[in-house]
Amino acid sequence: MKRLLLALAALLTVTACQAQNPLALGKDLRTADPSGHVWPDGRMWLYTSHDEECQADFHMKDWTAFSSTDLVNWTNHGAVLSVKDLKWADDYAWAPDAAYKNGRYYLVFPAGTGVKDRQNPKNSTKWMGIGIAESESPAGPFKDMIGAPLWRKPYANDPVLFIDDDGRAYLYSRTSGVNYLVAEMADDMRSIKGELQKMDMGGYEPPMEGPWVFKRGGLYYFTMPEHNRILTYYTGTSPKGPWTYRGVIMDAEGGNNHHSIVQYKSQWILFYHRWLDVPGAACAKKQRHVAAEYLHFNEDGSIRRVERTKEGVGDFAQRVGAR
Ligand code: FUB
Repeated sequence: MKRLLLALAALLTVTACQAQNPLALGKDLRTADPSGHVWPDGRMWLYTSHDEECQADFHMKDWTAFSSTDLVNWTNHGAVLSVKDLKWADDYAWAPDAAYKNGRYYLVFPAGTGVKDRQNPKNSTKWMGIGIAESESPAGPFKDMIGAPLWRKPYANDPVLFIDDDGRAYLYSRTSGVNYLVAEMADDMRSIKGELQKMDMGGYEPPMEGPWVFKRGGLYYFTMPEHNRILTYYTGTSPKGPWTYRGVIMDAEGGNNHHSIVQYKSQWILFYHRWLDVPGAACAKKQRHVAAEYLHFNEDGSIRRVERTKEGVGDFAQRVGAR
């Protein structure tokens, strides 16, 4: 009996050690909207937005970076940019993305000002735009490159940058009126070339937010939280589409579900956030936490459905044979 209990205790300890969701990014630190990238230093970098404890209406003030080599132990690099550093916005530090081009690091970010009046929407003064910042280091600090948003109209948020193999950079975004927008960035990354274009999504265009674009083999993937909740994807043969809808990656759980997908040391990883209870928090509501899961492809390039797990990528080091 004693031996059985000891064996059970050992098993529980191993399980507890491997339970890595949500990611250990910092005690009492609320993070969301993870954007994952692997840079030339060989580390996995995560750029996130930063929730205030028990915040309402996503009044958020800065963006944070983390890095890791085993996806279990994370270094917190702190705030890499804050709305305090901007001349044109003082609030809504929402989902960021980052890119590496010509030896420099870029951060695209939504930010804004004003308030949303839920009772009388006509009285709302809230506005958001997209900024671009640069740094010589992936850990920042990032500096606003143009002291203004990339454009003022239309209102926009949730930008993502994709750098193609030929070095061309594409910015994807959405606005309050139109989703599925793309623009190519100018070579100096200080503006967009021409106008935002609405992409051809093959006839299926549910409401969405937080797009993500990556390339695997010769195929481009456009992924997004459909209805802000269900992770779904399209594929195409060009970064600007046309796109073909391919189905669900992860079902809805409740609350928004911003994500990113990246290959690190032979494994494909899905980063996303979950709304979880926080024992001891100043409010009773669920708050956002960043989590990660392995993502697998079928031979034809389709993505296998991903389940949320407690273990997440806790065994990453063993899988890739790292020490
Ligand atoms: O974090 C604020 C907003 O919530 C993001 O911009 C959306 O994608 C949603 O996650």
